[in-house]
Amino acid sequence: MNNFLLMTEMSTTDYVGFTFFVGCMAMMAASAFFFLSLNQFDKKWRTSVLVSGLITFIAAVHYFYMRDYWAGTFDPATGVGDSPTFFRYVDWILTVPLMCVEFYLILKVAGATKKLMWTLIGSSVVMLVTGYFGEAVYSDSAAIWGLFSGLAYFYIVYLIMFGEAKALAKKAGGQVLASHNMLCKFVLIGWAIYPLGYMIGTAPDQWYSFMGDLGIDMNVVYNIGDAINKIGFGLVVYSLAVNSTKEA
Ligand SMILES: *C/C=C(C)/C=C/C=C(C)/C=C/C1=C(C)CCCC1(C)C
Repeated sequence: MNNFLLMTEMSTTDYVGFTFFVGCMAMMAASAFFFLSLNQFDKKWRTSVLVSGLITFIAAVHYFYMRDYWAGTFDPATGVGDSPTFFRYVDWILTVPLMCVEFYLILKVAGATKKLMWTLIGSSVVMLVTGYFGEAVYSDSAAIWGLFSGLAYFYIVYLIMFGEAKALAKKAGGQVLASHNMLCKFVLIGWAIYPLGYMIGTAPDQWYSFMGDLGIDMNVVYNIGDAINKIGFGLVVYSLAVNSTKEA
């Protein structure tokens, strides 16, 4: 039944499943767009746009699996399926560090160090591993794990908006600074969508239990977050490459 080519049929009343399906298509289209654009750029920007494409491509593959997992467990009577938590976090643990690499690649012109890159990557891994524990392993104490995850998240925000990364962006100036500031907004506002999804999904028995009664499915929130952050983030990098190639 769960064969990659002969995928599980989706119920016509499965609205959450539909957002997984749209996610597959959007991530695939974005990957094709980024990969096929590579030749038009100056060499030094190609790696950045390539990484944008890898992020959406990795997500596309995971969305196929997540769509299938959800559709295979969907119950038309209740209108819900099982959350593909494992695939979700495997996707994030690959793609979020790659977004940290994007910051490094863009700021390399101003002398960004590998140490900065690994600090960002390390913080993102802490954020995701603690989030996974709260969501899938110790869900009774989801609030505490969410708090730890949130601290790692704010450390990333601090580094890019006020810390070392910000100083480098200022030093680079021009297009790089403008793009860095835009990517910061994605992290500050776009990434903040995820803790909302987490609170909706882990609400029972937590102080934020009211979030569980909103009638919104956690997966829809995560899927919207992914579309905004993976594709939007990639487009910022793409625009930087276009504009800088024009200037050169
Ligand atoms: C493409 C995927 C992205 C950009 C995923 C980002 C995920 C987060 C920023 C998740 C953050 C979380 C918290 C800040 C607290 C609660 C647990 C998480 C893992 C949902």
